[in-house]
Amino acid sequence: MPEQLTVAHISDTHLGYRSLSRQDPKTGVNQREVDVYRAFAQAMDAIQLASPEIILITGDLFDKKIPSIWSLGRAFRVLRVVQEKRKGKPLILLGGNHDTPRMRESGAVFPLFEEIPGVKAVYGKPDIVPLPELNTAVTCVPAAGAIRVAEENYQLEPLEGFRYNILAVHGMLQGMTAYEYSPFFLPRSRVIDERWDYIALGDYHDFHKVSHNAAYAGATEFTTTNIWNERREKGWLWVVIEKGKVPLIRHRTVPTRRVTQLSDLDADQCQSVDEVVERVLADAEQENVSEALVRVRIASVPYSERARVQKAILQSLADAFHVHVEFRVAQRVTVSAVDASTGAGNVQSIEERWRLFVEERKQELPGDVSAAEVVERGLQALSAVSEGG
Ligand SMILES: [Mn+2]
Repeated sequence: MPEQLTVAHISDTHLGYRSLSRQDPKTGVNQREVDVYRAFAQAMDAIQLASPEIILITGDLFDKKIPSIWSLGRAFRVLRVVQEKRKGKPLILLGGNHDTPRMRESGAVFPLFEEIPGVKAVYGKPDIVPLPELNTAVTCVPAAGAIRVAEENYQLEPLEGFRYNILAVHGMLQGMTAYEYSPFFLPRSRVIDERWDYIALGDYHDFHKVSHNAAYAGATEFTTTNIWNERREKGWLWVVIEKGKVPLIRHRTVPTRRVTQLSDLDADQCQSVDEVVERVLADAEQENVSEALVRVRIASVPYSERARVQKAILQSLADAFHVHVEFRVAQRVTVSAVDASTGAGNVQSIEERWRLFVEERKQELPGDVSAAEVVERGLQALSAVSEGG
């Protein structure tokens, strides 16, 4: 029996994710779908070389319930090759909120993956995967099961009779800021417990250590509806568990497409619209925008000038993968934003105004609809609109 247990924890790879209209010249497949696949393949390659006892994939392997044949085939092949090389050592695959069908009849793709030696898929209710050869029990809570844990007081307990107990969960813990609409949050007290040797979390797209024994692995590429707010380092976790010690948790990065946010600009601070363009280009020169996803936010450019500014920037940054120029209305102080007690006129973003709007009218909502949910859905829609511009 090994003195240490090594685990590779990977999550939210979102294979099949598509964005923008560029295609890979070789395959004709959406270029971002190819990027996302490459990040996954490189991560799995690195994981195989690290040679862990257990691989945990904590949900959202796929971006959709029915992934494209291209991504499905590629994922299957990567996992089959990895499992052959590691001679069928355990690989546990959890269903996430993106890749689990709501109804059983719609046929999840997960059973297919159990044809690969050593792969165990858990995508419905919570389930325990015993690994007697490692004296380990892995308690699995896929996205569908996380709802039960939250709503039905489902108690998660380490199993007696095993040296190591691991908990794997796909769900957003209370207090985490979701990038996307999150239907519910898991109470921390239901999940975080020091009796687990390691708690592997999925759903949040950045590496985040929640406690000494719990961590979100984060995604392997940029696939949320607000990629600009995601942290730049993507990857997987190398975890070493030893009885009586705090688990060692190391984030191993994988190469991704570069995401670059240029400095925000206000045209009112510039002499002319031409100076706005000059400043953007000077800033882009400092950053490496070649083949990158680039965003720049510019306030106070008159409507009549926007097309010209956008064209000038796009032409000059032609070697970027995609440039998103986001024009913003000059931020004004609204009456409701003037705080009467301090007299301070806080400048409000559209997101803040939306929150306030819902807050003021929450009495009018039907009983079964929470104000928080309405706020989140609105924020998601706003973020989707700014993405698509
Ligand atoms: Mn996800």
